[in-house]
Order: sequence, then C-alpha cells, then structure tokens
Amino acid sequence: MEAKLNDILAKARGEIEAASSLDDLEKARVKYLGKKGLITDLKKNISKLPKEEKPMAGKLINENSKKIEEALGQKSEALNKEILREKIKKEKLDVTAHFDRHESGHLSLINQTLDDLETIFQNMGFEVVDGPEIDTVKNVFDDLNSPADHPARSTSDTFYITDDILLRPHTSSVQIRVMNEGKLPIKMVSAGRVFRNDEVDRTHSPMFHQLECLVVDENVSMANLKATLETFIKEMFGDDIELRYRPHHFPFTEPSLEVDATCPICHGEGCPACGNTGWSMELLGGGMVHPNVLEACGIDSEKYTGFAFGLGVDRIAMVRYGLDDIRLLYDNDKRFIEQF
Ligand code: FA5
Repeated sequence: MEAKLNDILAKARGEIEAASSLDDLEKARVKYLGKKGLITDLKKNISKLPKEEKPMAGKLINENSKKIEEALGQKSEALNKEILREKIKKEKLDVTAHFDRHESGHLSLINQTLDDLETIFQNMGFEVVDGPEIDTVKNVFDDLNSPADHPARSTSDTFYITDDILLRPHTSSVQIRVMNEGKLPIKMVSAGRVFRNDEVDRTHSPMFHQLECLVVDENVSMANLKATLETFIKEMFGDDIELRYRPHHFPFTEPSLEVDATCPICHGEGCPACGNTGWSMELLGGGMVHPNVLEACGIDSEKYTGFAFGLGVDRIAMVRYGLDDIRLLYDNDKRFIEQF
C-alpha cells in the first residue's frame, strides 16, 4: 500500500508540475482526487483490507491525499499569477503613444476683454447688471428721447421682431431698465451683444458687443465722466493709449461726445491702418444724461444729473491685442487664436 501510494504521489506531483493551464490542473485533480480518482478508489477499498491494516492505510491515504491537494493548490496559485502577469502585459499602457489629442482652448478675446472690463469697473465701485438682447421699442428708443422719426429706428438700421419688439442695437436700453427700478443713486455697467444692420468692414460687424456705463446722483458732472473714462483707459491699456474727445450728438445725452484712441498698430505715429492720422476708430459715445430721459424714468432732473457712455467692446479688444480688422475676432481661425 505504502509503495503504491508513493508511486501515485510521485506521478500526481509530476503531472501537476507539468500542467500548463488551469484545465490541465483540473484534469489532474479529477484523476487523483475526483469521485473515481485513484486516491478515492484506494479510500473505497480500505474496507476490504484486514482489520489491523485499516487504520494505517487510512492514515497514509489521507496524508497523500493532502500532499496532492497541497501540490494542486501551489500550482493553481502559480498558474493564476502567470495568467495575471500575461493580462497586465497585454493591457500595458504606452504613455508615449501618440493619440489625436484634444487641445484645450481658452476664452475668446472678446470674452477675456468683457471679463476684464467688468472687473475694472467693479473695482471702481460699479455694479454689474444684466440686460436682455431682445427689448421693447420703449426701452430702446422712446424713453431714450429718440423720437419716432429718428434714423436709428429705421428698419434699415435695426432688426425688428414685431413693431414693438426688437434686437437691441445698443446697451443703452439697460439704462432705462435700471432707472425705472427707482433706486438712487445709480452706478452701474452692463455689457452684452448688440445687433445692427451694418455692413461688415474693418471696424464694423452686424453683431458686436457694448459695455454701457450709467451714473445718476446729485451733482454728477462732465468732469466725473472724463475722470471715469481716463481711469478706466489707464487700467485697461496702461500709458500706451491716448484719448481724443470729439463733440457729437446722441438724443439721450446733452452734451454728447465721442472718444477715439491712438492707433493700436502705429501708436499714434501714422500708418496705413489709420490712414496716417495716428488715431484709430471711435471707441465709445457718451455724455450727460438728457433731462428728458431722467424724467421719462420718473427721476427729478432738477435734483439729479448723470453721465452715461457706451463703448464698443470689440474695438477695445482690437486696440488691446493690436488687431487691424474686427473680423479676426469672429473668423475662428486657429492660426490666429493660437497666438493668444
Ligand atoms: C451708441 O450705441 C450709444 N448708445 C452710446 C451711448 C451710450 C451714448 C450712452 C451716450 C450715452 P454708437 O452708435 O456710437 O453709440 O456706438 C457706440 C460704440 O459701439 C462705438 O463707439 C463703437 O465703438 C461701437 N460700434 C458701433 N457700431 C459698431 C459696429 N457695427 N461694429 C463694431 N462696433 C461698433
């Protein structure tokens, strides 16, 4: 019996060691320890042995059965480790491999300019207010002292949705909305898109951005307007840019002015982009709020005065980034965008 068991154990160990897969290992287990396995057979035959041999035979069979189980366990562990190693090898990431990478973008130059403008005005104590891009004729024209025969109201200048509702052609409509809230004093800015039936050229786009500024309080003067503009221009551009004030007419301000900046390309020297004048395009329009506008919003124009201006954000971006054509801001040309 002992010799037979030794022989079975040696063969079992050899087969287990030679197993190259979990399937092979299972076959070996069935052959030796399965229901009809060699060890199981021996166990079944114990009963046929003489009584005095039975205990020793049982002990030997159990010991060998355990040794085969141990060998199976060790081999199974080794095979599973090998399988895992192979799997990891196959799944290994090549971090140097080239993929079509998603390039990260950045805010458009207009949005960067809008954010910075709002921050500058917030630091100067202005409240930032939102206004709708679609507004009423009353807010856009009537209460801004722009009578029915004003050319800006013409359908060739402005996009109407109904006779009374239109895409706002300027952010000045937000002035009316804020003044109608009835809270004084007012010190606000509001920026956003505006729409005009303008031909596209170097400095004009039919959709562009404005930032509106409105201050209403007692004793507000043109000096406050000038000081605000100059502080803002210095914050935005440093000392590089000079401003030029020109008298102008807006129905909603009196007196009114327009402001130009030195050319961003030649810095005032004179170049083809500015027609050798040294001055580039007009940046903003403004003035002292017309008493009729204050009164239309229920504000006592004897007690309160105000200044307002509306600046072209796209043109501020042009000056800031030295661009000679507004279309660059809208073309979405990666060769241009990547430069910023
Ligand atoms: C106005 O829109 C007035 N609402 C500004 C204002 C506000 C005056 C408050 C008084 C008091 P204007 O039409 O000039 O004004 O436009 C203001 C600025 O918007 C211009 O100076 C210019 O910088 C910019 N702008 C005007 N039209 C275009 C356009 N088509 N494309 C790009 N920028 C434009």
